[in-house]
Amino acid sequence: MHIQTIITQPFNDQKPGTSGLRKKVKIFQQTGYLENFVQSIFDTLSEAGGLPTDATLTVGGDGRYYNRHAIQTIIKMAAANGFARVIVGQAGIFSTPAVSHIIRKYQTFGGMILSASHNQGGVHGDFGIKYNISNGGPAPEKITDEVFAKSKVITAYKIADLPEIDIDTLGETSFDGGNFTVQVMNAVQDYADLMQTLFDFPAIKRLLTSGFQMKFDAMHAVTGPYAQEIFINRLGASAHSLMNCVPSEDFGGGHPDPNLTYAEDLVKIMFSGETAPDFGAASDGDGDRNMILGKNFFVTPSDSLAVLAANATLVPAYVHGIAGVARSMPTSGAVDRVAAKLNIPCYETPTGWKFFGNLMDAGKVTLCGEESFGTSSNHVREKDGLWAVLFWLNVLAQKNTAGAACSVEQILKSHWTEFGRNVYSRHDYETIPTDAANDVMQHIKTQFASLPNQKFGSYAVKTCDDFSYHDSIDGSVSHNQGVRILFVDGSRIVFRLSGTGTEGATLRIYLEAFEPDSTKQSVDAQGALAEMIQIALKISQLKEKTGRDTPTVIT
Ligand code: VG1
Ligand code: CO
Repeated sequence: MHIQTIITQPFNDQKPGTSGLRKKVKIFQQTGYLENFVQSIFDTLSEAGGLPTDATLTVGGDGRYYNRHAIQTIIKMAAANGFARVIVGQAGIFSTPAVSHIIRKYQTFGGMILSASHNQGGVHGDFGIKYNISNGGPAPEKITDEVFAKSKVITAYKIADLPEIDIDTLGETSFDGGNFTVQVMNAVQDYADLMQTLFDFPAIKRLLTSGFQMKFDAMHAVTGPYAQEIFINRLGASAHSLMNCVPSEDFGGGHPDPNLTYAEDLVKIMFSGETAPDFGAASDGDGDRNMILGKNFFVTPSDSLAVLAANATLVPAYVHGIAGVARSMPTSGAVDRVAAKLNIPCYETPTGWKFFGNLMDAGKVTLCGEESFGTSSNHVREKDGLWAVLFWLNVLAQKNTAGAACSVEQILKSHWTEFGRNVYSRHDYETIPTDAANDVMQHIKTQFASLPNQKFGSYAVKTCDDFSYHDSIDGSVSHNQGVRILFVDGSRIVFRLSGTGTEGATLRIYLEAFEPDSTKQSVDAQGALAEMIQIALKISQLKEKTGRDTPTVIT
């Protein structure tokens, strides 16, 4: 096996964001761009202690355009950089939670996930790479900062002269007298087996074959084959239960983001009145997000996390209870109320799944979630879309036994009656000019001294700050994780700039108010939060600074 050292020039824009490096495909297609970033990762790993002689790398992606090209390159570079084996999902496919599971199950050294997740795909869309460490979770900031530093000074990368690898046929191919092996693995099997160990499949099967209607939308993305195996083959659901389940390189031209705006087709079906299915769900490009819908009913992700925590003991994997929960800072406090009642700890971390890893490794938390349609547990170290769908189905199966019927809406309403309702919404302003977005954030920060005690209509500001997180496990500190304005009555507004976009800036405004009175909980969130929305626009001067006053996406 001949190893070539190729001279290269650094790029200055390879800073990983909330979840890996995401750029337009055409940026990734620049000569050396992908190779530089991959080499910077390998250099970081070898400096941080080097690779064991049997080091294995797990590689797979969501099937978007450029996946196949990137996989071939990564395999050759892994060979040149001392890996003994690469496990790749058949056809280059692995969902993000499946990669996490494969890393853990086969104790591989780490993994590379090729995806820009919920971002659009195709030749004109986005591509991305994320590195996961040996616990199966996203690399922490200590590593991603180092990768960025290396990418700015890189001078050469190493690549082996290997033939094109057939990644469509299952099996192993060895090179260099057995020193390097590529193993093409069934992408679905191990993950489906894991799900079967966590949930009560016979009970879910009874539910799905007894007239209960579900609709799952894979949004032309990676979960299609997983859904086929799990819902149809193993759980006996009818073929009508699935839609958009064949992965395509551009996600059918759509935006593989499971929310009320982009999962429009599913939303239409679920809000079609009396004939709508009982349960609906969708997942994103790389399969780590989930949206949960009932018959004519939307479950806010923050509420979903709280409901799962409150009902965890109905599920075999969590029958003995959960150790603790964690949520990202902008996620609503609904789960905090459940944790308080269960008398378990609740942690508040910055946005991004990488911050949950230490807490799960230390056994402090079992369930984690983000308001951005991400929920999961310590069965992997990523958020997990299908896991959340199965969790809901397992809870529904327990609550819909012979003689008893319980809808998704009823589950939510009785949850609110018991715990109160954290009325919640997120407004996204996408593709605004970066300078204008920074100006908005700056403008809010300049009011930190004057805002406390100020009154805005029926709300009075208590405190405000820029969220910082102190990781109690490794002692690391992360600053500038979102600006919070906390009101006297417990409601709050959070402003944050997205770290996953690839065009201009995306400003997210998170709004939350608490309603303890069960006679007032069945309100439309936008209506209930209308006054706070106006306050947010006023404090931020969003319209004046960006010319925009209508969000691109409301969830
Ligand atoms: C967004 C979400 C965040 C999530 C991240 C990755 O980040 O807000 O909660 O962890 O996407 O999700 P940001 O920085 O754009 O707000 V995924 O499914 O795109 O990997
Ligand atoms: Co995703």
